[in-house]
Amino acid sequence: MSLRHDTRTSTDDSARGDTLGGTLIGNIRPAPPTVAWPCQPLRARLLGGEGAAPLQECWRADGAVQEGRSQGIHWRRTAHLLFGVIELDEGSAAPARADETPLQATSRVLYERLFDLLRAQRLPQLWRVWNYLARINDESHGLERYRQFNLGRHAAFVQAQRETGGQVPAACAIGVESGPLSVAFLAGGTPLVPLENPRQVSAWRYPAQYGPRAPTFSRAALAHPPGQEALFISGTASIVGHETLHAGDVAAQCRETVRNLDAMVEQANRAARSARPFALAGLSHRAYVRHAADADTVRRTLQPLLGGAPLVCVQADICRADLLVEVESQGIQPLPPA
Ligand code: 3EB
Repeated sequence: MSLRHDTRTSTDDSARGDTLGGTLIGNIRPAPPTVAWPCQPLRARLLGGEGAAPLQECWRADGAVQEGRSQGIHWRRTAHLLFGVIELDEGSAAPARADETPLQATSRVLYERLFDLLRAQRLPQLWRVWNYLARINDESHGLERYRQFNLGRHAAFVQAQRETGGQVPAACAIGVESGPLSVAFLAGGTPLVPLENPRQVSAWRYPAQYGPRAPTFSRAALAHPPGQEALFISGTASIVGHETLHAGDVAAQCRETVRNLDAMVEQANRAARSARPFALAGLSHRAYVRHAADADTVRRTLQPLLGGAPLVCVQADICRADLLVEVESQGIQPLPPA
């Protein structure tokens, strides 16, 4: 199998030749441990279940791995896949235009660099993006910071002549306490199959009440490494239509979120070419929990609904102030022999 993903307590496996890159979660203050591969530190507290040790989640692939650094992006690739990480301090790398906030400019420049790299490496298809930004719900320059991020991201898609709806990557956009704008991404050579949720308005069609530019992501995507089918379900929350449901009730938000995840698995299986159908119990999941005190409720509510599948919980902010929890899911299956 060409692409694999694994989760383990952090170990120094820098010598392994099959690592594309990954994420280090928890216990990474003051500085994340140094690893050789492109690493996105998720500057958020791990919540229960995993003990105190930091977790390391890696993408691995068969075949010769090449590595590079360009414009602040640390990346590794095989012939078919590229994983990269870019972190930019707000305002440092990006001279804001007169009509941009510093975060908006940083977001635009970061995505412009990302698209430059994918073009140069001839792996232009952006499959999955993990976005982390500090104080996501704070307001500055008269606009919530998540909405500033959306403005900059959208501008970069337009600048690169990419679609801003339809064929857009799966993603999450999550708030942490502090640190740079941090983006990790997985790209390939084949177009993704975007999936939308019949229970929800497509995020790229959100009305202006959620900000001047809609977020640029698909609810989920199927992507195809050689011989495989990967399902990436984007950050999924208690949203029906375009509205938040169950404000203030974290258990009800969990149940609504799973209804949305179920809907995405159903959409995936309509489009999938895998030999077996996808199921929530066969995916791995990450929950972002706004209040650490809700961790037990979230775990107890989600675990049975997810069929006991692996679930990592971290304390982080969600991109709407009334959302208390968000879940993202992924899985990889072999394609039947051609
Ligand atoms: C939502 O459904 C919740 O801006 O990339 C989920 C996944 C959310 C991705 C993004 C935002 C993003 O609107 C927020």
